[in-house]
Amino acid sequence: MEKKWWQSSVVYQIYPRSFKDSNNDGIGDINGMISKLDYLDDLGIDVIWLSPVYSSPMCDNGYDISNYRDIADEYGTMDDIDRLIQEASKRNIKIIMDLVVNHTSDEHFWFKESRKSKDNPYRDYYIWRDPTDDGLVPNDIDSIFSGPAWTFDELTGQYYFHLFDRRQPDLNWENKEVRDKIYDMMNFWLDKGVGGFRMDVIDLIAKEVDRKITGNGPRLHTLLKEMNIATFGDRDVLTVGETWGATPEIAKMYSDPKRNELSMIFQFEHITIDWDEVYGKFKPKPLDMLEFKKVISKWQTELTDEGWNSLFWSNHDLPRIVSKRGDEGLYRVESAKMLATLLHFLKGTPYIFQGEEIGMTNVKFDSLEDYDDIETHNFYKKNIKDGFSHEDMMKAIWENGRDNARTPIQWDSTANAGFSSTKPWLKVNPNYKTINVELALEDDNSIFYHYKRLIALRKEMDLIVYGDFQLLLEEDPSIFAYIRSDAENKLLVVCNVTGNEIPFILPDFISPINSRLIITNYNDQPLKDIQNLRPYESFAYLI
Ligand code: TEU
Ligand code: CA
Repeated sequence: MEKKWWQSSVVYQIYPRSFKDSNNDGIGDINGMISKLDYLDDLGIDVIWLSPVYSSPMCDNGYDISNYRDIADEYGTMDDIDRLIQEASKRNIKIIMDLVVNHTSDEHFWFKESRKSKDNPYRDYYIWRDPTDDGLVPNDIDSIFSGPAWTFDELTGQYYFHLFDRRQPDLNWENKEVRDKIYDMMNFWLDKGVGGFRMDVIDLIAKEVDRKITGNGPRLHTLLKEMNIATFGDRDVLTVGETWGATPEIAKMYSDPKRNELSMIFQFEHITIDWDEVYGKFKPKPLDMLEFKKVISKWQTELTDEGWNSLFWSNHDLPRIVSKRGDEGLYRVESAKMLATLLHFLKGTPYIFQGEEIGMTNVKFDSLEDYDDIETHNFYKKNIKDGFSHEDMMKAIWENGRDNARTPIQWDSTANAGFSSTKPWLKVNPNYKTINVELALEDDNSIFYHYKRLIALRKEMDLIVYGDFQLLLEEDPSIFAYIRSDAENKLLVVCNVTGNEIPFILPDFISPINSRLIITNYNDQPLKDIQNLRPYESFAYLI
């Protein structure tokens, strides 16, 4: 496989609303991002994935776009974004944009026109169907945000289709004019010098609603090939598709370089592994660590050179990883570093979600009113109707709700965590006085410097980028250990994924003469004659 710049890159995701407020209206903005570029440069990242900053009524915080070629007033102006691209580029950082083209906002010009009449030129930009003979919804497809995927519009007596909120109508990708307009818009951004796209729910665009097919529709890969040729195909960019239903076989269809589709995808098997089959994230079950190891190992080995992995623990839809898979209390620092080590030595391109690099935690608001997220509110209503207790729902929201990731970034110990001088749009996590960027930068042993070291190591060692993966101790539920190897070297990564002391002996092939410790999360070096791993202890040896 020909080497690509994005294989040795590390991506940092910015959720604009919560990153940094520059004009003190309580909402993060583009100038706020520019003011923190030196911080990101210090961390060592190569790419910023910018969650949507386009014009939007913000019913889903920007994933409901009303104009793809304009910036939301609260985030800034087109000049600001041009400056962000330039300023980032001075620091060798590329900006990749969020491409949300499965749906638009209901306030997009296309939809406003489409609604007007059955013969409006934009009617067929969206998916409209008559009620059934009994006057009911066309079929029983459900929205991912709960409730039917169809909303009746009295004006013309038809239903329109939306896989998310009713204010996010789905575009009709069967319409060539729609596709051409999307490709034009993508070229508009590419011409500005963006480094690529993260493609929101891209596996849903080839839906066939009458056959009740939503994900992975038959024409999906034909459409992606068409998009590739019409837009980024001849440019050296990073493209990553969000694909909840991908298996390794499917991942290869997207990311095999010979197929000319995308660079890589986000798969979610390691995330949904502890979700309920019916109620999903709002009815979590205990994690089966052996299964978890199997899933990660499967993705590491099955793509071979016919595809490329993305590596991530968190994003704006997911809980904070230290709360989810580590210990947000006593061992917060150790477990956050262990999780970082585990992920960053895997094969693939790592993504860091804002705040992860300082070990930000989940938040526990007592009152439902303090939550902003549309998904949280919709599922609260639905699940209470289905018999969930208020207590159980709050527990599930505390564990898996999307606002865990969306509380403002904790920059320092001053009011509002230094995010803004006014009350932020979403409450700050009360632990900001002990967990914040300022403290992290002052402490040589902070989680921040651990991430910085992991990123630097990736730049120094091709083995981390390209080496083969092999899982060790498959049947051990407490230790996640693996080897990366190439023709010259081996890298041994050992992680205690529990808060207990676990007996462990280094394998024979490691000797003090042939190996070098390259990272650890306890200040003292693990001894060669080590007998135990301490809680969440992790380290890596280059052999
Ligand atoms: O997410 C896709 C998506 O399906 C998530 O909403 C996810 O399924 C859900 O959290 C699981 O319960 C993307 C964006 O990342 C998300 O922020 C948007 O809300 C969504 O698409 C619609 O654009
Ligand atoms: Ca602002």
